Amino acid sequence: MKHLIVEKKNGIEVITFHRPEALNALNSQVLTELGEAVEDAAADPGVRVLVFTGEGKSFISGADIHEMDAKTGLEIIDYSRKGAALFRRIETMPKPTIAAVNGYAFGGGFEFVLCTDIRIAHEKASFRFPEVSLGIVPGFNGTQRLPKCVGMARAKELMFTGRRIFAEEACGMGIVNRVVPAEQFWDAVMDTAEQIADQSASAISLAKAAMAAGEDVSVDVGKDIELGYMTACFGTPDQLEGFASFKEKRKAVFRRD
Ligand code: CO8
Repeated sequence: MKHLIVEKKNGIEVITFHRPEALNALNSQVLTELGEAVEDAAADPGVRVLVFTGEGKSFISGADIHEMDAKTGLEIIDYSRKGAALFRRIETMPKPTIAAVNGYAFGGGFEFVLCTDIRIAHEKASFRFPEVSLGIVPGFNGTQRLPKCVGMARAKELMFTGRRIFAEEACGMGIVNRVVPAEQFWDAVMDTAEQIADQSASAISLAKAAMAAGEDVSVDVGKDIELGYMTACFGTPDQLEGFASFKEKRKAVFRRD
């Protein structure tokens, strides 16, 4: 891969955006490579959690403005749909994802963060929707996800002003789970990834599916969705091991194949 560095170790796959000449902007090639890496991780039973981060001072600086500049309206529709479908795939994939936001998360980079399950911000991370300064709107479904994340009034303020916010403010709005000082950043990311990798992968995947299926429904509908997923856990190797470990007063050792 040219623009991604993929490393797998102990059930954790780290995907690093590596396009230093454009501060990790997403062009078509990055999106294609990202799609391949995500499908590979989804199919690899050895991968239990995915971590996304960026090289240098940027997480993702947005969609590639130079590439978009040359496109017609119809080509932009293809480009937007390609990115949006990939982001949706990442949001709903059966494996947990962590965004380790090391720096700029602008435009499409901010939209990418909103597709991940857990977001850990470096103290210098910053977030911005600069689209209004370019005369466009977010195109990887940020208009749909940001209001759900921060509420409509805050989402409108961020999108209408294009104001850049820093990690602490993003944390206060619920965009990221926590902010970590520079020197502890990577350890905190890996510590969270390791805690997740130690748990039952099947239970995590079913919990994630239950939350996604119940996101836009009433609690009365959602309770039956949860019932289905909870029932599906019983009899799985992980449920048998988890219950056995409790009775035997030992730590559960879940399948890693
Ligand atoms: N696209 C392409 N190139 C970029 C991008 C980008 N998004 N961001 C930075 N670069 C390039 C710069 O052009 C520059 O290249 P060069 O040296 O060849 O001129 C290089 O990266 C370094 O950038 P700077 O010199 O500007 O670095 P600074 O540290 O001074 O500034 C910033 C960093 C603040 C991040 C600045 O680069 C910036 O504002 N970048 C643009 C950010 C932006 O507007 N992002 C949103 C893009 S629009 C978007 O994401 C919409 C998503 C959905 C589209 C779906 C299809 C319709």
